[in-house]
Amino acid sequence: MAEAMTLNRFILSTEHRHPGATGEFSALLSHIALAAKVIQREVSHAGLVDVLGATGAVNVQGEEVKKLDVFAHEAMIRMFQYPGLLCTMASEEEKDIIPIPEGFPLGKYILNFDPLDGSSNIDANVNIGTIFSVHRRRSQSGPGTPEDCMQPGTEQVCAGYVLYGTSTMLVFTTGDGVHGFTLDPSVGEFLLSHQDIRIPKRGSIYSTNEGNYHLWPDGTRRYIDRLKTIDKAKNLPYKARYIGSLVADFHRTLLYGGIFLYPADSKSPKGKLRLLYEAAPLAMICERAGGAASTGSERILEIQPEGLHQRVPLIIGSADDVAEAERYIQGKE
Ligand code: P6P
Repeated sequence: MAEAMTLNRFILSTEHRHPGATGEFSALLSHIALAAKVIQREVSHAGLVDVLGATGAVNVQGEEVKKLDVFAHEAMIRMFQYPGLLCTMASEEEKDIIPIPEGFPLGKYILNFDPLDGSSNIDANVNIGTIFSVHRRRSQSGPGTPEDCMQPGTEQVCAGYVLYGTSTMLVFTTGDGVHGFTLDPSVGEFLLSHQDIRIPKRGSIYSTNEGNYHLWPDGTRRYIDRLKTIDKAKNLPYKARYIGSLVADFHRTLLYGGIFLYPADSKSPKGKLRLLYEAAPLAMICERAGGAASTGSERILEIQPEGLHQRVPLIIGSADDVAEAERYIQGKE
């Protein structure tokens, strides 16, 4: 059996492809992997040590905060406040950007992250995930600024997620392919398990919360209706799969193909999902794997963010499926 490729060996082996790589970027990825292991340890025995249940606090999204949310948020901050890799960071759990403490070195990157997405599923032991997005700072010096965090997705230097499920996987791209690593808890290493992931050009699964059907605009409803018609020649109907945990629904879409939609509706006209630390990183991964990601009318990666917690509609998955959804949503079909 070929020797296992650890995440650190993989990062170092690809470092030469980034001219001027100073090792800081490699260190940043290694720190994300370490944070993932720390969070995974807590997630894996959440049901045993009464970590489940709410803290009673409410986060900036107005959502009840589960203890694991707080733990993951704090684990990410602790991991990055001191090593001098970042000049600031932004989290779903914090209204404003999170500064690097006075007296600690500032780095040239920023990190946007959703520490534990899908947290409403924690008590049901459904897969949950961490999503992260890395940019180079734009400001010249000193503490990072909100503008450093609010860059278009096309400027990301790295995007990825951690999926805490039957096994713990770290999937990321630095622009040169999408690669998946599976945690071997016996040695505490992420081992390369999915090199150069490619999403099928068209799939046969759609994933959306159909409970919102009557809130959707006409084009969205007609698109989903089409996927449910019976037409063997067109490989219809598609299968419906919805976990309600973004990282899990996206990971399945990335591996199997098809489409995930959290479209705009009359209740959430700007959509529900967050641009900076949900839609944009997943969009970079999907495009680098050969797929597409859209609001239904524009490419996710080209949106200029106007707020740290800006919401966007998200239509993401196989290129042909996303293109077809866009035609229906735009009334062209
Ligand atoms: P709904 C989980 O709360 C989350 O933020 C995403 O992980 C998921 O895709 C979405 O919300 C589910 O939303 O409205 O279907 O429950």
